[in-house]
Amino acid sequence: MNDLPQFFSPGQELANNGVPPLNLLVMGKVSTGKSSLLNALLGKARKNSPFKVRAESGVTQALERWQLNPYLCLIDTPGLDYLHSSDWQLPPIDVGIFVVAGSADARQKEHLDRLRQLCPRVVVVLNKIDQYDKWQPFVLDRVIEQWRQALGIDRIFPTCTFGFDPELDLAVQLDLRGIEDLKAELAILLGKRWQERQQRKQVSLSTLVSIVTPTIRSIAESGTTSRRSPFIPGLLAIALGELHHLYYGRSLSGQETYVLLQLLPTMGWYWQASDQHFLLSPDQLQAVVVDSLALLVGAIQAWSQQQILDHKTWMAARSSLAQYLQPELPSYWTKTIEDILTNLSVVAV
Ligand SMILES: Nc1nc2c(ncn2[C@@H]2O[C@H](COP(=O)(O)OP(=O)(O)O)[C@@H](O)[C@H]2O)c(=O)[nH]1
Ligand SMILES: [Mg+2]
Repeated sequence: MNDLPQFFSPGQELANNGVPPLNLLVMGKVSTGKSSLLNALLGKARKNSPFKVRAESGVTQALERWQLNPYLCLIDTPGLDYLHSSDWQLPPIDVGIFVVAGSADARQKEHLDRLRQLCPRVVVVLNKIDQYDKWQPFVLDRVIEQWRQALGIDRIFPTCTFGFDPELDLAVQLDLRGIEDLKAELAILLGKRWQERQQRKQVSLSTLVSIVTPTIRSIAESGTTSRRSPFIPGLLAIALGELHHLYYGRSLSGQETYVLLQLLPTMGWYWQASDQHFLLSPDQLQAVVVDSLALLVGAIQAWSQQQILDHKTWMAARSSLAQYLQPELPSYWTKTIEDILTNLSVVAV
């Protein structure tokens, strides 16, 4: 624990030993104060703050990165619409901050869930708490409680990040609140992720094959055996847990597994009972096998490079697999998994 980096200290020597910094990304509706919050986390003054803040919306147009030290990179985003339209350009996220402001809005839950799919470690921040200064303190407490209910979360970090707009009257001071508590929580999550990366192991091709091959075979069998298709997510969950354990020395939590399984567009089919038999059609089976294989290959690809398995990685694995398997389809299971893993060069042994 003692040798964890000081994630929020600037000016550390840039000792780049090839380990990429962790990415801390902020997400939330436009004008909730995302850019302001990042400036506050950096400990900047209005004059030298790197992230642009303005009263009008749309000032942050694209992803903006700021590398604070060898360990941490802060990433600003333009707002929620961006998240939905351009997943493709999102870098791997190690820790996410979801920012809300104003009174509780249950529609934000779907956006929080989306961010969680990209990154399981997310902190929720209620910014602009100065808006409640003129009310009695219990009003803010009630707003916080409502947000917790609306988003289904235990903890929310109240903050104020006012004062980074360069067009403010010069006499106006920065009003920063809740930043130290938030930093402490972020440091814990970043530290966990850092340790996870340090503990990453090398895994041999034969070990990977010994997990992936029987899993894919069982999935193919389950899809074509009466009443067996509902077991497919379980088979994938076991294999993912095992792979994660090999790389990081710990299995996946239920929530983490659920998030990964959500990457599969074919998820819904497993529980579709045609005549109560729970059988997949040949076309469905083919898609399920390709998708499952892509999930496992994507996991290997991501975890061997110390990254989180996200939608982009899964899609990349899937398209190279589709290309690789195309001439053979639908006799995909005659190809050995070893061939596939080697040809996709996913194995960092
Ligand atoms: N009242 C109040 N205004 C804030 C706070 N943080 C930021 N703002 C203002 O909200 C507006 C949008 O801030 P900005 O950081 O650009 O939001 P972003 O669009 O989410 O990046 C600007 O006018 C900021 O000055 C806060 O804690 N309280
Ligand atoms: Mg902004």
